[in-house]
Amino acid sequence: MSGRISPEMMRQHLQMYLVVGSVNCLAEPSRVVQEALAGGTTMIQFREKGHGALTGVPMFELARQLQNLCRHAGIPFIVNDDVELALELDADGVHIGQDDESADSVRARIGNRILGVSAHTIEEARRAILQGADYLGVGPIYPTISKDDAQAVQGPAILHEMRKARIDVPIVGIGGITIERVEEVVGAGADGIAVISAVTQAERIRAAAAELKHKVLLSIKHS
Ligand code: 3NM
Repeated sequence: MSGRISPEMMRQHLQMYLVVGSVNCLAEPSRVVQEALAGGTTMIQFREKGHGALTGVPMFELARQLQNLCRHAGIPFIVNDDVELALELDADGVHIGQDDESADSVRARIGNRILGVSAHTIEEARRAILQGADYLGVGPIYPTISKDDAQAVQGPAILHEMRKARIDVPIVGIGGITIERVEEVVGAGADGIAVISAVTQAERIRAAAAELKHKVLLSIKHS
């Protein structure tokens, strides 16, 4: 990639963003990701965390497998937290939280790759932008069962507040987002949704991803 990703492209990739690791999957993770991609998932984050998470070679191999699926689908593959892994894989980007290495230090290491930063307040959002974030992950918007150390639930109001404060970078809402909540999240100012369980725990993964994406696109049109 020559230069940083444009905000327009970034917004498109954030529409239906699947965050996934082996711990989240009821079926084979590569199968889950294949189905999610067939449903029109626009970006994938590899987040191998939680009880029973893979480490070492099996973790690396799974990451490589999911990255290849993303390559074939032509969508970005983002690695959660682990800059070393992202560089080793030549991933398309990295997503970091507030407790990880600082955004400017990660930016210096990853060059023009995509950098996503979790932000919970306007101050954190502003700092992340100054330090080189391409997009912000804002949450948890609703209660989530997928992250043990999630912060307090923010509600869609935080998205409104950030937009009112003229934070106009690409933003994805995360945390407890279901099909019924998409309109509210996008209406409050998000460019898209990041989900774990709404896709990975669905009976029909392809259909779930497709329906979520469709709802995002409809909601963007109306907001
Ligand atoms: N980050 P689900 S909430 C990975 O608030 C993650 O930053 C969050 O999973 C944050 O869609 C979350 O199943 C879990 O609620 C999202």
